[in-house]
Amino acid sequence: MKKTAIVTGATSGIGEACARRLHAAGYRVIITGRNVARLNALKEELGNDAYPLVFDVRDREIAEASVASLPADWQDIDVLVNNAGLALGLDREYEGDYRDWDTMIDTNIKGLLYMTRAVVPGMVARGKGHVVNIGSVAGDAAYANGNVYCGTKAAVKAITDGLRIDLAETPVRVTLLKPGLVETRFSEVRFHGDKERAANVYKGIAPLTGEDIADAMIYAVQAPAHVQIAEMLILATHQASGSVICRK
Ligand code: NDP
Ligand code: 8X3
Repeated sequence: MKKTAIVTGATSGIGEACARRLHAAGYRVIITGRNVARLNALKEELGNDAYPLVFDVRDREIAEASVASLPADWQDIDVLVNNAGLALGLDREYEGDYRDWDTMIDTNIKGLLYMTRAVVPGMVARGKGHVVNIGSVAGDAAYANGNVYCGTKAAVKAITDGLRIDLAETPVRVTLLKPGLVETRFSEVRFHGDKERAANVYKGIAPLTGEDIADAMIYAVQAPAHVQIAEMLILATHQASGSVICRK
């Protein structure tokens, strides 16, 4: 019997790459997101070993009901990749848009918690499982105008550490991946669709790709059962921290 993984935010970027990587490693993959067309395209590509679930991670009741709605043979989830998330805006904190703050906090922190609450009890009951949370270098230290986004990723770090502590008496493993600059739709979303501004973020440096982060994810997931990769910071070669980026 193949193992089962669930990836939130599998319609783009890091999540899409993680879904493909898990599928290539022999997992059946529950792919989730809000964009029906992109989810269906990935389902088409991956075939019968993919199961699409359309929902918004910010809605706790719908997130729980979506997980509960899985057919019986998809319910025993071995790997949860909590990836759905976003940054909105790059403004001084005292000038920021409170709607952007709400969306980031509700998605990056509360959505991740809702999914954890919906999936992890089953892992504990079955005595196996692995949670991979996508944090960020932004959670290690704030950078200029990153304020609330950095705060959400610092919260992901603390929440991930807390989960690892609470699961230490079980075989369930918990990994935090902290990527640096990854070229995805992330910056386009951050700048509310401004493609030119988004492209400038990756100018003069070879950024990471979603596949680079998927490689780190699969390394942690495929480590021997007695090995828990607690945390990985993955940076582009010419990036040293959230603030230090050397461009040519
Ligand atoms: P993308 O914008 O390419 O992908 C974001 C994914 O999150 C999409 O699949 C989107 O799906 C999903 N998503 C966003 N909001 C919701 C929601 N409310 N409910 C369900 N799904 C949602 O960005 P990335 O792939 O770069 O980002 C993925 C994660 O990686 C995020 O948590 C981000 O913070 C983190 N990260 C990104 C870095 C980067 O430089 N790109 C670096 C470090 C961390 P849909 O729109 O279909 O709902
Ligand atoms: C995404 C990476 O440095 O743009 O978390 O915040 S960064």
